[in-house]
Amino acid sequence: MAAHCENDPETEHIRQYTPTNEVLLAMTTLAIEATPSPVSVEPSQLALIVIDMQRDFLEPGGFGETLGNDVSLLVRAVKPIAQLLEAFRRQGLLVIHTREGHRPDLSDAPKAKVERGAPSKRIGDHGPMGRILVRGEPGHDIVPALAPIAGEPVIDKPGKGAFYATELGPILQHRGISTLIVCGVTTEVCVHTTVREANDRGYRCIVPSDATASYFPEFHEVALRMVAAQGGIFGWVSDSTRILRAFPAGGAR
Ligand code: C5J
Repeated sequence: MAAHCENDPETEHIRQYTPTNEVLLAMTTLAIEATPSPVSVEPSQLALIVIDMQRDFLEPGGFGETLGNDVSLLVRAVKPIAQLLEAFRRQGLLVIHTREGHRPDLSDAPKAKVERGAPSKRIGDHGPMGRILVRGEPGHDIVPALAPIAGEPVIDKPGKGAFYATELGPILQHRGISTLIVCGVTTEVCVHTTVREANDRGYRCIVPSDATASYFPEFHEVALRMVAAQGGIFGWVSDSTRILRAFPAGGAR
């Protein structure tokens, strides 16, 4: 995990990021309906983590399609995520975006990952949206509908989990976050891996079923059941409607 160092430009945003909206201070405890039980959380301790809503996964010609997937299956998550983003931004709550990808020289891409399977193009190969899963390329960008705004940390992650080899842990610690709403794609890969990592680090994770998506609808369903089974073995499952209902005025403007 990357530690925060004083005067290090790469981690400066961790220290500088502060909530901007005084509404946050006026909000009372949120009671979020979820399975297997409701979750109560102080707004200042809640963060929305948007996992890998990148063109490489959602648009034709990117990493997802090179693996043989129907990328149109992921689009269903965009609107619910946009609604969650709007509510979090209006209340001044912490929003963090992640992007899966690698350095242009692929020095952070394990051989075992690059060589896996028989995709039509491999990580680092040139495609219609630039080099596949490489930072700085058009395919690596977050889809325009969910583009980060000023002040929202964007975590570049080389792995499936958002905590591995990133500054996510220090950012959450500095902000006193206890509870994460983890949305994005794909449910059973990067969302699940991040939820499992977060759970082991002591965070409570809520996964909104309609704000996550998979190339395999059956994996999506089972992945959500895994999270909430056994009394919530590593989290809770909710949906954007139930989460927004917990916000003042139902999250509406
Ligand atoms: C995958 C991800 N599926 N963001 N990445 O390779 O879930």
